Amino acid sequence: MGERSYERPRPEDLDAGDLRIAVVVSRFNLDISKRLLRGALQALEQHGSQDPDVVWVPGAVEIPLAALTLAESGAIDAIVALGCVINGETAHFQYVCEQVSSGVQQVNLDTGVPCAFGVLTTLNREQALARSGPTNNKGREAAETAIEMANLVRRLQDRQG
Ligand code: INI
Repeated sequence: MGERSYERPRPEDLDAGDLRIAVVVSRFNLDISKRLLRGALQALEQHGSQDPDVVWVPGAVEIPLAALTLAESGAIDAIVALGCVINGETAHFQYVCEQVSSGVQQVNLDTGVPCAFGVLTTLNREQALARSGPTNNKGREAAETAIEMANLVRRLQDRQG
């Protein structure tokens, strides 16, 4: 039977027991980043990840290079990218959002190592707080996406072997 996708991840899709996972998190808007990191680490622990690496970078723009370096090391199965970009009064927001989003996607497609996008790009601080809390937490969602994609890529590669 061929490869199937499922409407919902099955328990084995979210099993991180056999995966080496790294989290890259930016310090800019530190309080929000810490909330995203908490959600991600809780999810990783819940799904059996052993001692994930946590790598801090100054801002969202720096996330792709750190993620690329980890992906190219060959020692990591999936990466969770976390950060928070909040709209200011200038076009800076747009440049930062474009660089981090296209940079993270470049890591995915150039290396084949899944890098989940858990970077908030919000219009204000309230929106960022609402998406980094205990019930709605984009860090948690990105961690689960990274696990699911690492397991999927492994399964698809096994099929080709
Ligand atoms: N970096 C962020 O992560 N979030 C922001 O909201 C932000 N703003 O607004 O400027 C930001 N800027 C810094 C940027 O990511 C780089 O660290 C900087 O440009 C140096 O390369």
